[in-house]
Formats: sequence, C-alpha cells, structure tokens
Amino acid sequence: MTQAPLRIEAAELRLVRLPLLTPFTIATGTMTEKLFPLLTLRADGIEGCAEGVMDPLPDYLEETTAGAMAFLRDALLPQVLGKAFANPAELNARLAPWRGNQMARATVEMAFWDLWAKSLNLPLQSLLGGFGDAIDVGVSLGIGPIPGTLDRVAAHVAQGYKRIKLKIMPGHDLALLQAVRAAFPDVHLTVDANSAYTLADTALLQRLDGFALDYIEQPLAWDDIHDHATLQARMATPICLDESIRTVEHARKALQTDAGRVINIKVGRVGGYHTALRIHDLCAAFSVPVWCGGMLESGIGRAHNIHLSTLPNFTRPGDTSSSSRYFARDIIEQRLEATTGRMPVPQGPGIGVTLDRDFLKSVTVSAESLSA
Ligand code: OSB
Ligand code: MG
Repeated sequence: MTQAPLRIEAAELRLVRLPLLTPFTIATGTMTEKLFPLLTLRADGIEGCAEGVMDPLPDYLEETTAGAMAFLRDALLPQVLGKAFANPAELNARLAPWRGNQMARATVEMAFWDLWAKSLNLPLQSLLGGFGDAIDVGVSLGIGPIPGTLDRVAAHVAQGYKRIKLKIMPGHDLALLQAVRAAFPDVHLTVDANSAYTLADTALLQRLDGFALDYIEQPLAWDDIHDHATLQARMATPICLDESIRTVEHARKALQTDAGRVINIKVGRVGGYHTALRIHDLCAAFSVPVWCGGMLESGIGRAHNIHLSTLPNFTRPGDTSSSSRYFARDIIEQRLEATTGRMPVPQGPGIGVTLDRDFLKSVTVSAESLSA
C-alpha cells in the first residue's frame, strides 16, 4: 500500500482556558488556570490535534502564549497550509529555517503526527516506535505547607503512583525532604527546582544526597549546561535536566560533559517528535534513562505524552498523571485516568482521543479558521 502525501487544507487555532482544580506552585510562580493554544489540522477529511505548552508569561521558558498565538497565525501556519507533506520530516524541513520557538513549532508538528498516524490508520505510538498498552506514571506535587504536602504524598502513594516528585525552592527544601523521607522511607522520591539555585548553593544541594532521591531535576539556570556538569561532579544524586534541553545539541553537550544522568523529555519543549526521538536515541546510546515530563496539559497534550512514553528508553515513570487531578472536566471525550500507577494508552488511530466539541466551545477564549 502506498500513501499519497497529505495536503493540509485547513487549520483551526483556538485559545482555550481551563481552570485548575487546585493552584499549582513551582519556584517561578503559581498557576491557577491552564491557558493554551489548541491546533487542529485538516487533510482528506481527517483531523490532527495538538496543544501548545507555553505559559502566559515567560517564567518556565521564554515562549509566551500570546507570542505563540501570533507566531502560529502569522508565520508557522501559513508555511504549511495548502502544502503537501509525505511525512513529518518534510513538514519540519519547512519550519527549520526559523530559530527557537520550540513550543510553537511543536504544536504544528505534533498535530501533523496525529493527522499522519490517522491517515495510516495507526496508533501514534506505532509510528513513533513505541509499544505496550500502558505506561508507568508518577506525580508532580506543587509547593505548599509541609503538613499538607505529607497528606498529598500519602494520598498519591496510596493510589499507586510509581514516583513522587516534590517541587522545591530555596527555603522550601531540606525541612520538606526530612519530613517526607521520615514518613515514606521507601518511596521513589525526586525533587524539581525549576532553576531556582546557583552554584553558590552547592553545599545545600550536596545535603540532598542524604535523602536517597532518584534524581534532582533542573537545579540550576534554565539555559545552563556547564554549571550542571560542575554540580554533578560534586554530588552523588543524579541530575535530571528539563529546561536546559531544548535541542538535540543541548542533549549531546549535556551527555558528553556528564551535566545530567537522566533527561526529562517534553515533546513540546524540544520542538516536536522529530527532536524528541533523536534525544531519546542519543540518551539510549549513553545509557542515560529518559522520562516524559508534563506541563499540566489537557487531554490532547496528555494523550500525546502517553504515546511518546511507550518508547523503550522511557524507563522512568513520567509526570502524565490522571487528568482528574487537574481539571473538573477535560476537553476530550475519553478519560485519561491512571490506576495503580499505570496509565492506559488511548486506543485507536493517532493519539486515540477525540475532542468534546460542546465542552470545548464553552472553554474557548478565541477561535479562528485558516485555510490555504
Ligand atoms: O518543571 O516539570 C516541570 C508544570 C509546569 C511547569 C513546569 C513543570 C511542571 C510539572 C508538572 O512538574 C507536570 C505535570 O503534572 O504536568
Ligand atoms: Mg521540571
């Protein structure tokens, strides 16, 4: 069977606002809602869908929701509308001349992968090279008072989550870990600093070695690799890089210099699957495990994350926990819920989930249709 190239006939770009059930606090600030671009691409009566993972303000990385909406509308989508692509690599080549803006370009690339998989009548995981019908998941707990955090750890351990990640920042680190480790001596525990420390904090960070953490995620600056290598040489706990890895070259430099011994792959952060797959393979070559991070995605981004997590080097539990932890109602018809720390892979072609159009309408801030 041969497949004709897919001509992208139309796109629908929405801005969607979903309230969060509980505020989520990390070192850089507190989120109370999820505001995100939702993109649908159409070809041959098929739809592919993806969401952008940028934040309203550039506090995790430098992209912003407003900037991404404009870049998508004015530049990225006009590059692909009316054009035919035989595969995602051809689409990527059209977007390649532009620099940065990984989250915006990932939105287009990921929607195309969903479309492409559906056109071939295959689940996305099969096209990506993954297998299996469920993945191991952990949970990421935001910053809050220690007693409440202990309750949240207990609740998620009881639900079977395979790893507990605690957000930390200066002033909210050692006492938190002492309390959690005392109460849960055997749980797989990690921390995520979202770039809140510097090498001046080396002595404090070395004390984290006493808590048997699986890894410490992104302790130093979001655009740093070099200082992470210096820190890794001075502590036993593996460093896991998140923000610092936005390209394959970043991953190569980090691996070659031992700046990180685990990598969090967020497909949105690295510009799409093309780069995510290459980082996955490069890490495997260095015997460095990866896992799939999250950005409090709706069911669309969550489904993408689950498919990616079925690749063989995703050997650590990801952050793709149950949708019901974040939202009272999601924008998809299916439910993405973990049981005993296992998240089922949505079945069917592409990402395997479908938009709940009526509910989506009620949470849409703006919608525009673009065609060639
Ligand atoms: O650093 O992994 C992060 C959420 C927002 C911004 C950055 C991060 C996170 C999370 C939550 O840790 C992951 C999730 O549950 O989606
Ligand atoms: Mg992180």
